[in-house]
Amino acid sequence: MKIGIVCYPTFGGSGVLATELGKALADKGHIIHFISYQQPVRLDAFHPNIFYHEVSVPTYPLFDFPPYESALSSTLVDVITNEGLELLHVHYAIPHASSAYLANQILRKKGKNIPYITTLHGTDITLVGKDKMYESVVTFSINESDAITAVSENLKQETLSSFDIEKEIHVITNFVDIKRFSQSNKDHFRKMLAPNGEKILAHVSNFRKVKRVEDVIYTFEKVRSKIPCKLLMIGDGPERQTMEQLCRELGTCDDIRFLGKQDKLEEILSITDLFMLPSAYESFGLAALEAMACRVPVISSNAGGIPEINIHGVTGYLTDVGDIESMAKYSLELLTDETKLEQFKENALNQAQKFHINQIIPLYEALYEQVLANA
Ligand code: GMT
Repeated sequence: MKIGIVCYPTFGGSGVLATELGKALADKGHIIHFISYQQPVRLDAFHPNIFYHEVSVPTYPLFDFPPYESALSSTLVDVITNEGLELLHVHYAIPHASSAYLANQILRKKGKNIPYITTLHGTDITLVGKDKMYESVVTFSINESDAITAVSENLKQETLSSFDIEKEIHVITNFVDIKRFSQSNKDHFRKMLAPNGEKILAHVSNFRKVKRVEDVIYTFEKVRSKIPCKLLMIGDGPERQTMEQLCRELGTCDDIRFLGKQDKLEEILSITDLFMLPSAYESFGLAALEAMACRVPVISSNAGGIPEINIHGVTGYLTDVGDIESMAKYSLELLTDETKLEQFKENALNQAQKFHINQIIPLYEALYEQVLANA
């Protein structure tokens, strides 16, 4: 199939997932055209079946807000026409679903039907999409999609309760490439970051408010008061500076490293003992799944779809949002008991196998075939 994938190019989960999906589809022989305003970060190697088209948004003194949505629709029309795409798969509803709808309408006038599938990822529904200023366009463009998918059962239910959805929502969960995300021996790296055998905790996110990164720091402070440990903070975003300041105030800077955005995440996860995900909401928690695939147990909140992947008392522990005391207690419970920690590491990997990329990609392919058959 010739498929257009529209996504955000950044380190955010929806862009990562979309890129990994496109790469896996290309490996299976499909022709994939990525359309975005920048080269997606995980699109890092040449593949004969993968193409990338940049959306450029011409500016004009009149534009306080350059119209990305229009530029994207026009680019879609162009790529679909010139490359003979059969199907569009857009990730993150805003504004991708409405741009796809517009492209679809323009092409209909020219006698071509280009079906589009919208995958809902999380904040496009739970945070931004609900905003009155977006809600009607989001509802309309989701309903006009030829198929809708959500990355967890929780996100499906959230969508149904917040929007007037007239179509079936297929749950196709996030997945992980276990060939890439697997524990490898990086002892030299561990010795560098934790020279005295300290335990290593890690957090990966885009440092937005919804991630409650401060809970990671406060929990770590408590754990650190009991055992020698180090914290690796990976990623970047609006809360990073405030978090660095918080470490200074708490006097924990010596044991916390802010590593910024990292390409070789699997190498860092390979030396991590515990992954922290205290989010106020998480439709799925792809970062936690990638950690689990590298045999890292997870201490997380019980928000949104996280309980669909992190199993309390098996692959890690779940607490109420903001319950730092329990997060610290559970972290210590694991980090001070080698046998238990080893068992949880094994359980984390077993759980991650259930979301193996090879199991999830055929679900998307089947949906594409169904959509094309009905188009
Ligand atoms: O986590 C973010 O804020 C990024 C966001 C995105 O859409 O880029 O991630 C969402 O999509 C991921 C991939 O499907 C999910 O694993 C994340 O749980 C989800 N984030 C939230 O719901 C907050």
